[in-house]
Amino acid sequence: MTLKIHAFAASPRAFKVLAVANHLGLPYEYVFCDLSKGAQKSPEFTALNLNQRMPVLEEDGWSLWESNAIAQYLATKKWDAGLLPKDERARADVTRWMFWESAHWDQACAILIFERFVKGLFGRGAADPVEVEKGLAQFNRAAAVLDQHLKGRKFLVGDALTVADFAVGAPMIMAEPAQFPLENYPEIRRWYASLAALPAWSKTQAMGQMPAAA
Ligand SMILES: N[C@@H](CCC(=O)N[C@@H](CS)C(=O)NCC(=O)O)C(=O)O
Repeated sequence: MTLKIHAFAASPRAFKVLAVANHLGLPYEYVFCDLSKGAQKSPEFTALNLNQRMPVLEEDGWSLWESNAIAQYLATKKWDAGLLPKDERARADVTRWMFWESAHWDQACAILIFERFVKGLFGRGAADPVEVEKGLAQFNRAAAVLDQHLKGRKFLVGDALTVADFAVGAPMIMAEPAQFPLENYPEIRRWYASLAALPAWSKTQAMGQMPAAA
């Protein structure tokens, strides 16, 4: 059984998958999908994911795309680590937060990441103030929910680290360059500090070192 993870590690969607694999100590091959060179559009990559988007997991001729589905699948490789709880309600809660991440949190963070970081990096012009305003409104709406939920909780679901923390925590790797307005969200800052302290977090961040935005 060979696991391959096709990813551009600097992206939060790739980061969450790689961080789960690194945290679990799973053996895998990192296949760099260089988005800056259009690697996601190659025929080989398109055969793995018709959407032409990374990350993609490949295992013995089978491929899986959508970062949250990949993260959950990787968690099943080591049930005992507890990243995916065996209790059905706890597991549904993990899935709930990963759907929330995909529908709301990822979307809000992505606007700010694109406008304030990616555009500069790839020479795509200045941040569009209208888009930034929209991103900030979406970010604040979602962050208020997350901050409130984290009050009195160590992690998102129960008292233990789960794959939901990896999913929701991943966009936070861009908090500084995308200038996420975190000043009013002390619970998010406290929770994220505990994720950033995981050895797998720094190991994965090192995989995605990027040049500074222009
Ligand atoms: N919902 C998908 C989103 C994947 C996605 O949008 N990946 C982007 C980079 S962050 C991509 O590969 N974009 C390439 C393109 O649009 O050409 C997931 O979470 O896996």
